Amino acid sequence: MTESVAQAALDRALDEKDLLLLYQPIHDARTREIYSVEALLRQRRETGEIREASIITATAEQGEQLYRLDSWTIKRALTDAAGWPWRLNVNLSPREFQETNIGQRLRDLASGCGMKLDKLNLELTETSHIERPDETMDSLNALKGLGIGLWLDDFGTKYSNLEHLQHFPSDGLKIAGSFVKPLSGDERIRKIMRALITLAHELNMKVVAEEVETEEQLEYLLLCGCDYIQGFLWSRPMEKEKIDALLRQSS
Ligand code: G
Ligand code: MN
Repeated sequence: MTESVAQAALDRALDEKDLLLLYQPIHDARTREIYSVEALLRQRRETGEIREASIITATAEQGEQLYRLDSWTIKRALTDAAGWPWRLNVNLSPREFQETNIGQRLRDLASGCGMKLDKLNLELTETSHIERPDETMDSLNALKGLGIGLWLDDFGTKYSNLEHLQHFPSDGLKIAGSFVKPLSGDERIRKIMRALITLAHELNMKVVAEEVETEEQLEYLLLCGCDYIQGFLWSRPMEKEKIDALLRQSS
């Protein structure tokens, strides 16, 4: 798909509201209780099929629509999650952190949504290089001042490097699924995982393991002291209504 075609698709998606959010719980690794719920962007196709919105997010990453897309996502997620007793995780491109008034923008977006910003965790998605470190640091500190949690997403892959641990005031790491998948057979990966979790804890950060699918993976992650688990083993991404039903059952 060329860039202009993809841009047109994004415009259409935003206008015709064929974007939607699914929510995937993040569980306490020991108690299995839900700690937070991550909002995941999806696109409804003409066929009714629901797909990942990666074409759209990749396009937006290059253009100004990122702002509109993230605004839509944050507002929608804050509204949907208003009555939930858990934290809410939302993905945000590092580009948006370079805005000097990101704190004010989030306050504006949250007003009228019924959810307090101190229940929000932002996942810094490492799809692009982080520029202008001073502005970014100011923004991150402003967000922390609002009680917002900051997490490094897909840690260990792409641009998500150890320098971020040195500079960023993050509350936690989400360790990429590519480190979780081979845990059952690969001794090197097991050692890397154990060291990553120890490293995070040394820096007073928590760890979410992503894409946990098997009991065997869970067992090893528990052995390493992993704090939180996300993945098909315990919960798939679900529509808001299903999360609401889950909440009714549990209370
Ligand atoms: O933004 P993040 O990297 O956290 O995105 C998570 C993605 O991984 C989502 O698109 C979600 O549908 C997918 N996912 C979540 N749990 C699992 C899992 O257990 N296995 C696999 N293969 N994918 C998962
Ligand atoms: Mn994420």
